[in-house]
Amino acid sequence: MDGGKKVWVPHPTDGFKLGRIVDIGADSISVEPFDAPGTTINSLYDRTFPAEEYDNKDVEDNCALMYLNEATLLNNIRIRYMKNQIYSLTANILIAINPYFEIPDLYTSATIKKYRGKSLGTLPPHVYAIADKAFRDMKVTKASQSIIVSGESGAGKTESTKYILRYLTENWGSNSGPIEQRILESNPLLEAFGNAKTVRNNNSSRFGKFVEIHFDNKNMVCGGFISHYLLEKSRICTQSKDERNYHIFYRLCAGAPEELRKKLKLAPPDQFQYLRKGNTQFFCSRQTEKALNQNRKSQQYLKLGSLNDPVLDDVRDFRVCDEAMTKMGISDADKSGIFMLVAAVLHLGNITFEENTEDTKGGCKVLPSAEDSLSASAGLLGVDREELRDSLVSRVMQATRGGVKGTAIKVPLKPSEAASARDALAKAVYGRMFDFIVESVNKGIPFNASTSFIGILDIAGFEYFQVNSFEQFCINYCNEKLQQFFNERILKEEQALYEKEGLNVKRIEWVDNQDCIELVEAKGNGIFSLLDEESKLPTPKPEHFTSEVHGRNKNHFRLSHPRKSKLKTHRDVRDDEGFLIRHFAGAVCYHTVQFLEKNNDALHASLEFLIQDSKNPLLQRLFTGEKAPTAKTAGKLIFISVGSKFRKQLDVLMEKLAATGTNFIRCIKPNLKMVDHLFEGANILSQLQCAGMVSVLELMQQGYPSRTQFSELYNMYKRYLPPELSRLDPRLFCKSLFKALGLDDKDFKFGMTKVFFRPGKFAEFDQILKSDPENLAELVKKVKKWLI
Ligand code: AD9
Ligand code: MG
Repeated sequence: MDGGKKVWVPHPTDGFKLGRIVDIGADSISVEPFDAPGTTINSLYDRTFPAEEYDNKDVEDNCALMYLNEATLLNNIRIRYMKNQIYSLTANILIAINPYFEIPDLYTSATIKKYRGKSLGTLPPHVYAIADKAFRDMKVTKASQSIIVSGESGAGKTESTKYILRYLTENWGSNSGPIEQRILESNPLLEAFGNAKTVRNNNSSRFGKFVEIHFDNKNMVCGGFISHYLLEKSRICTQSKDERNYHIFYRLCAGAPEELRKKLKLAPPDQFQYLRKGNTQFFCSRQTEKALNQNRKSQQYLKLGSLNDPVLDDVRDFRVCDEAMTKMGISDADKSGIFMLVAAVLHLGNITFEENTEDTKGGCKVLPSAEDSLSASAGLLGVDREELRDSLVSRVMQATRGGVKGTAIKVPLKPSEAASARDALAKAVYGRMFDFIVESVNKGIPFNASTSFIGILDIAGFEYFQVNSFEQFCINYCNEKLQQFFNERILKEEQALYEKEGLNVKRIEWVDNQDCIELVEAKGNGIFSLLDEESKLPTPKPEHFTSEVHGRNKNHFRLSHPRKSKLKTHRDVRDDEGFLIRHFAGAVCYHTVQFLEKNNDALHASLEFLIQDSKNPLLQRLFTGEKAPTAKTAGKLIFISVGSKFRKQLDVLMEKLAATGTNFIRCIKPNLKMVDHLFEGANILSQLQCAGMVSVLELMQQGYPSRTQFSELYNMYKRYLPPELSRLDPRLFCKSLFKALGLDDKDFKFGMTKVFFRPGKFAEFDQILKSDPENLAELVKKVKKWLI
């Protein structure tokens, strides 16, 4: 770090600022930023990074930068983004920035053709290049492959996943084939039921998925399989400010034909409690309003007034979703069953309760104004209206007299308890229906002839909100596991490769997060175990659960009491109301008040009885296989652990990933406004850090990030070689080639099977090779001369 040298220094909004060193102190460096002459910024040594010679020149592979650090990485991504080049590579990891507008020709069929069969790095970085690499690796190694797409909400994971699916089906499937069609159609269908408008993304996936595209022994698409994770059920009953419920609810209200609307007793969205928890502004789209206003028959829809959302078109989207169901092979009867259940959930939400003053036992009753909703939901659910009423306002419990368990008795519920039972029923119905839809999709794309697959994981990245509950806890745990996998694959394998190739590169340390994973998943004292243990107690209490978490994990480096100032929502969170976990991507404070209820998927016994007796054929199917409540269980609150189910699913997923060749796509959200051409540097930098990209850079900077097989280089030249050279051992040939090119010994290392380059050096070598193919013969002559 010399005086006058060009460097990057940290900046609160831009991430880094470029300037020139003006003074070098004992602990810090003074830098004069180029855009504010006469001012200085003091920066710590380890946060000051050397800048590239040309700060407006970008490279496709970040490893080709002269200086490999977080500032040059951020700058490279910025320059490219501003030129609408949203992709770049760091070794084999693709970084993709959401452009928030359609870049012309980026995803056309012509582009798809162009990328087919091309090695990574031959054409500009692209999701297609990763998809093609996965395909070629699958073909050559005969092993299944996976592509892990990660990033925060709105970063572009789902869009990237869709491009990959299209690439694979268009190249190695028949375009008009029903299987390929169905694979592609599964997206709008699942999105209708599992996506919602949030403040972070107008089409936010509220579930995770792993989509496998299966290939037969001729490497042609032969089917698929979708696994889904953690549908956000709380959204069905309540939404945060400015957010919506799942798209399907609004689409059905807005787009269902008149006859269906009547049958389902639908009303405008603002008439349903479950749809009005967000903000009235977001009830339905402008197009919806227009369409409804045009529909003279349904005068009631005129009331929509200002309830519009310029971004979404619920009327058109209902048609899209309806067609997708048909194309997926979902029968008309099932389709109608699905719509009935969606409507039933809406009507359920309108059943409200009040205290029953006539009842001496202090129970509650359905409000007279909600009687129509009770009838409508009972009708759609295929259950008896009075039985539904009864199951909502009371619960069967087992009486205990003198320590001896007696007969089951009916206990009246308070209005708030009845409302919870109603919400639990709505969530159970919707959740099962979503499982059924995914199952139907899977039936439509069977993969009997499969020999291997390419799996694409589209799951939410690390989350940190003002209030973090069970959903964030699960997703961040999942991200800890994926981060460990990423570390293992990228960092460990990189070092292992250096060792295997005998490169003699010093070991690189990174913070292992196994201790954090154990804090969450360990048997006994792990947080999931403690949560399940608490749920099985006669009277589970969030405060007791929280104190158990702290008490049983004393002095755990990853765990702390909540920091008062950080978790200020309505009031400070007490120590028994939450805990803080130091995740790999930062500390998150979890609010535990709803952990117990969110971790339980069971309905109370009376509701379970009721549903099992339903005359609605679809509902019957959804709840079969369920253990019917028995006299023994009738009194107890049955407990089905959401956390355990997720952990099991995640174990299966991790096993699958471990058995595949892996590719990573790190999606980045450029700004919070969701607009094009706005690069919020500091935000992007923190996403790169959360994605583990900075640790990758550290590793690469110390090592040899670019490498090529001897045989690959050799094959490139073989056909130009005279017979005496073409019999050469590829390694010897490569050594001769490097001598002939006059490369500096410090810039590369010869391993056992590959040649490795220092950062930036492969680019130079590649340039020489690519510069003029006609020079090849000339080069070969030189090689020959050198050998002789
Ligand atoms: V969430 O975790 O499901 O909330 P994702 O899936 O990461 O999130 P998504 O793919 O839905 O984000 O992208 C958000 C929006 O960005 C899309 O609806 C598009 O409008 C926009 N987007 C994303 N990728 C691209 C792209 N490659 N080109 C143009 C894009 N627009
Ligand atoms: Mg998504």
